[in-house]
Amino acid sequence: MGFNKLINYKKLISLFAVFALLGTNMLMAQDAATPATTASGPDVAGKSSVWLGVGYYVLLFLVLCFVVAIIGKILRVYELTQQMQKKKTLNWNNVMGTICIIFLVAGLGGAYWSLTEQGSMTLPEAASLHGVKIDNMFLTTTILTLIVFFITQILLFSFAFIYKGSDKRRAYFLPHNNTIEKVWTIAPAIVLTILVVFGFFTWQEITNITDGKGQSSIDIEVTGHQFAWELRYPGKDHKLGAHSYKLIGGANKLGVDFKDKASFDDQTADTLVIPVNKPVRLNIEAQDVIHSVYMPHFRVQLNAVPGLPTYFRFTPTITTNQMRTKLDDPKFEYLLYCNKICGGGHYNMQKVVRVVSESEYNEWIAKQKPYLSDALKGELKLAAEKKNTLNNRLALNN
Ligand SMILES: [Cu+2]
Repeated sequence: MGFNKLINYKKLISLFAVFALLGTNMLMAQDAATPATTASGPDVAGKSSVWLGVGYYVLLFLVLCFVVAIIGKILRVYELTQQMQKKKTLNWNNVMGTICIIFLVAGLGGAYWSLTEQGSMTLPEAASLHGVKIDNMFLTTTILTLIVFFITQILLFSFAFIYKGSDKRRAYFLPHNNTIEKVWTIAPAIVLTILVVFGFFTWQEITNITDGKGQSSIDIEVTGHQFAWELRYPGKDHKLGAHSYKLIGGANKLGVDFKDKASFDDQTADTLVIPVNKPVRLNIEAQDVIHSVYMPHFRVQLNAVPGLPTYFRFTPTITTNQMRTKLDDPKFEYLLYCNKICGGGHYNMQKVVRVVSESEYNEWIAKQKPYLSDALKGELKLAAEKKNTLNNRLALNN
């Protein structure tokens, strides 16, 4: 009795979980579909329509369950009456076999539709040197897995249909076959090894870049915090100054250390401007939680982890203007997103990235503000004075 009760509870809880999940999904979908409204009136109306939407889908689900249950009962009654009249009952093997074939055709049709309709919604054209390599790898993996997918699904469901249970033949009992075991272990192992090695070498090529034609990269620091990206350019010495989390405060948002001479000419900027065909090294930092630098056009993504400085080197190959002409969209901008759900304002954590010619870049960088602003200079002066008076007092006391 106790066990049965437990099973019933489990059923109830799973049913509740299904509804909760369905409700949340519907809410999220409705939220995304409802345009933002400023006045309180439309907002309230929007919320009630969300709940109406959820109620509608829950009811639809319940009705569907009832319909399936009723069809099941009708079939059972039909079978019993056939049995009582000593007539032939439903051949469930045929029913299941036909369902398998319908599932195969519908599934393959769905896969084809998904590929043709949504295939173009994947990543945009690669705008970096290594991006092309990543795309080749992605394409190879997709083609290979698609071939395997189509072959295995067709075999699985058509075998289930062709060799469905029948009174005319007996199933052959196959307890073990070493050859088959070897084939289905070794074949996927070889394919997966090729894919993994391919991926390993591509990643190594991307991360172990040598400078090539004697070009050194432009060091740019990108720091993530809730909820913005901060940029620091190295200034005329092409060297980013040292920094420490202990120095963060007031106007020194990034905790730059001015004991390091390289810090004095560092610059800040609102837009990530980079020259085309020049390697860029993004030094990635985070100040609070894990963020992630994500620039889909350049095939760049790396986590920004507090206390774990890291970097990503890449070479942009298409300028913003060239991309605007290509896409026939005069307003197009490359973007740097945060790709970790890092809190309430995560969605808004993005920065415009502009790829320009080298001369345009030089012109732009010359106009950027120094990191050592007047406010920061004042703060540093004050801190130095405080330290001096404290030292003097200590000297007097001694
Ligand atoms: Cu973030």
